Amino acid sequence: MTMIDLRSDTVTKPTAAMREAMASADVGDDVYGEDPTVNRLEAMAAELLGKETGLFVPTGVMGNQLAIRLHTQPGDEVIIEGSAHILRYEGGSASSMSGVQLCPVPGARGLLSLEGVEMAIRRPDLHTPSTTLLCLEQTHNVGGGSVYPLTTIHQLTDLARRHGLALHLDGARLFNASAKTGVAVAEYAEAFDTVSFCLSKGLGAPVGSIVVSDHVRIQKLRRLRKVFGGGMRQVGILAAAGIYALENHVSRLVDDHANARLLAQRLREIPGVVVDVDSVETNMVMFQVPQSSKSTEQILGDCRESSVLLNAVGDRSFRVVTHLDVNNQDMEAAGKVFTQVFASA
Ligand code: TLP
Repeated sequence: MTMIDLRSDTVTKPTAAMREAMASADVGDDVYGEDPTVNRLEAMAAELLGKETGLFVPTGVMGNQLAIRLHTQPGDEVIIEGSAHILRYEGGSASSMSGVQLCPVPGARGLLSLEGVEMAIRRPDLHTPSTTLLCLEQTHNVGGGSVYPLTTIHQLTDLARRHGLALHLDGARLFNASAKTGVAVAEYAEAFDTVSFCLSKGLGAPVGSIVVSDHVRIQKLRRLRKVFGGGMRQVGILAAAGIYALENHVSRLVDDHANARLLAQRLREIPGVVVDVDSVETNMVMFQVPQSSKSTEQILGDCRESSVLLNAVGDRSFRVVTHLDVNNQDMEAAGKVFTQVFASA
């Protein structure tokens, strides 16, 4: 039986058509700026997001960390939601690579409030660090794929601007937000100095992220990418996958969202499972089985034995993510496996 892998949307494998595009890509040395396919992808991404230019980077983490280095000085403070990817899942690199400290602010399903950010911005004082950057995450991963409304983004970014902060958007799943709301990715991106997004998540490319900004900042980021060890050579073969993804895999993201909702509905029917179907906005479902007699590890093991993979995000608390390589039949099959695993718990 084939595995139904719901651990993340990072697990997708390139389709046959994507592999063909990769195999036939024109390439050159991208450190010299001579890879025509990378250049095309960067221009395409910049145009889509309404920015001057873009930079192809190997990972989402690198995109975020280059932006943090660009916008800050060692000792600065960065305002960030308390469960943001940059804070939780990037190995502490904001402090080790840029020497900044992160100021975590609690959010509701990962989304910051105006009051929370207002209180966190340091006023000039001899004793305090300087707040120089606000980072938002769209969609919010730990928030369960939650979407920042455009009005909230504008309120937060206006406030940050009034205090002279730089603005970075970790838009790893920005296209999922746009697919959900119909708001163009460029509209979400407009208020930010730098925006990163991932090709290797819902868009289905095997690797790669893009940072977009203006020419001056991207030139600085290009140098920083080299400094961080991310200067790549004939990576047109990877950029071709990104181009293919942007051309063919954006409009289908709504299918992932429908599948996530379907699975949430199936989960809701299972006694003992706590899930809020209405909170499923994009391609993630968070659920808990608080009273289960099985441990988190047992639950994961039982699901694996029945060919379903998922991730734990806490004690008896789980995340499932839908993507290109699973369909609605897989949701029904996974629903049955969850019913069995939790019924005997
Ligand atoms: N998220 C991964 C894990 O690292 C948790 C996942 O499976 O969801 N920003 C956000 C919001 C992300 O969710 C991720 C990856 C990244 C950045 C980093 O991307 P990569 O893995 O390409 O460095």
